[in-house]
Amino acid sequence: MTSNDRYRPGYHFTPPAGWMNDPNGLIQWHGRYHMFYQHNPHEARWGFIHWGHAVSNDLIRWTDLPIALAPEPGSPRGDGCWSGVAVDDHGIPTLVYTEVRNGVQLPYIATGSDDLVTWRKHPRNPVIPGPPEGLEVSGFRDHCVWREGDEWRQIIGSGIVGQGGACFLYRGRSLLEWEYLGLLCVGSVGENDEMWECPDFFASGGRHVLVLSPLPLNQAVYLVGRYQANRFTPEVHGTVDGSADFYAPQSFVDQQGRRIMVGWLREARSETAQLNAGWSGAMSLPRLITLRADGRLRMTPAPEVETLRSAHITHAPHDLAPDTVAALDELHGDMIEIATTIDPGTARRVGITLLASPNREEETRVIYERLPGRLLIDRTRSGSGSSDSPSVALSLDPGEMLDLRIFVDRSIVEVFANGHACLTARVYPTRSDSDGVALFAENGIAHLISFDAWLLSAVMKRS
Ligand code: DQQ
Repeated sequence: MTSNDRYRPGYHFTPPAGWMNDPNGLIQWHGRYHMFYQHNPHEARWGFIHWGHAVSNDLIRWTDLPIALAPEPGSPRGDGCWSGVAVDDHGIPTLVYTEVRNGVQLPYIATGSDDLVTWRKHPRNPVIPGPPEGLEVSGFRDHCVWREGDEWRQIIGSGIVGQGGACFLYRGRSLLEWEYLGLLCVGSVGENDEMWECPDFFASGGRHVLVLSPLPLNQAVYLVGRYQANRFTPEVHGTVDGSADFYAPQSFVDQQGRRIMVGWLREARSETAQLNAGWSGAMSLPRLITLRADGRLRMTPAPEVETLRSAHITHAPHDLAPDTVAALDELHGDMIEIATTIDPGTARRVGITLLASPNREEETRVIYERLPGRLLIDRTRSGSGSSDSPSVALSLDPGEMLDLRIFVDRSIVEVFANGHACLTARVYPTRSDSDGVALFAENGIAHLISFDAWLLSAVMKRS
């Protein structure tokens, strides 16, 4: 069971047991961070969805709390308490979420005790009777709720047959009474979008950002644009994370005014392996989100992550010779952080090998490829689990260095590149000696400008 599963992350949040998907209800309440999540406590497979709950003082060290919301007794596997948010309703903590009963998705609210531990579904649920009339919709679920003047606004994720994904916009004088205002946005961001899951909408840098998890793309994207007269007009389209292993992110603003995003890192191993392990799913590191002048999102790990650092290993600047792999003999581990700056020089590809066995029969490679300008995680030899290689666009301007922050956490490799490109992959090395690190350059010479690494501490005390 879970106790001897070498793939259980040490500092990324995981459920105590069973299944976890989307982060929900992220909020800082009386100074403490609360995270709820889609959870099946019975087994490591989606179904009978509850809201799990954990609390933290620093976004990193989490303590489990009792389950917050449960499906109705005896309900079928597909019913349950699906994704939503937490808001402060004039001092009353309130969850706005999708309750699924007999397969029907409807907006519900639940009010909480002041410690956020006990929740009561409101007797006047559902608070909206169904999707807007006269439309053929695929799905009516997942919520983003905010204050506008002295009213509430809410969007609900959906799709309209023939038109693409959609967000329905509502206004509320209270969280119980909602009036439909129209479509905030509709269309296709991936290809032939059928449904936009988990919309997250917020103002940043004088513009608005709409984060979506479109189906069938199954990957988180963002749109940046203008929000006027109840419509959102996208101007810029970006990728939240280049990998489908990162999905359904949600963000919130903490008491320091920082916008913090967390995404679900789903497993990339078989359902049987997940069931045997007894747990499934992790959360990404908390990411700070701001808008750059060029309209792209700046995404960086929250500085609290640095409190995990222990032993520090550095490397002096040196050349990375063409077509050689230079092992870093003093750096081994499956819970490490690397911060490095590399001048790609004339190399066609440059990168870092992680979780490598001594002769690199097994390895996971983080690679920057000059042409077509992308970052990829090559997991063709990572071990068991998926062997495809997720990638994200990354073009360096002339003279610009490659700037990488890499977090390895047993079965997770999470990469932040140049402050705006993120790429995460789940990997499952099979050998006990797959813990090496190396640098390499291909088809040309590159230059290591700086290299710092830290061994990181395990803080998820999971048995
Ligand atoms: N997960 C939830 C839905 C959401 C989906 C159900 C995204 O509310 O649309 O567990 O992963």
